Amino acid sequence: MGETIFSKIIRKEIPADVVLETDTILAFRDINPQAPVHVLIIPKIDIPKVSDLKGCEHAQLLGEMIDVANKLAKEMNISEEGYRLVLNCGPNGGQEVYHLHMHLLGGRQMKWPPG
Ligand code: DGP
Repeated sequence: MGETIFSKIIRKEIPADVVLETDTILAFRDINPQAPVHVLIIPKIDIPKVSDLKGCEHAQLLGEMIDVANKLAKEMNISEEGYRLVLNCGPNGGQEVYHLHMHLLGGRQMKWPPG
């Protein structure tokens, strides 16, 4: 099983600014925010990256992650203006922490293409 900084956050061994927790998911503010709202939404189970996901097996979990993102966007008042959900995968995808996470970014105009 992969041990990452996020495993320690899940086990509450290191602090994080947690904004929502369910039985299966933890959401906390990114330590290096790239927008006024920047939250990481992670499953509590160890899945290193997007390419480890299997639609049939993880559909429920992914749905829960989207539900959490949409709920937080409403609570944080970025729902009307819009927001961006990002899943970086592997080195070229810009992934630094190998525990699956969805970035919820909002509160400013996003650019395209991404860097
Ligand atoms: P990615 O590049 O997609 O793997 O994004 C990893 C994000 O995790 C990055 O935006 C910074 C954030 N991060 C790394 N370490 C910590 C930490 O210890 N606490 C918090 N809150 N965020 C972290």
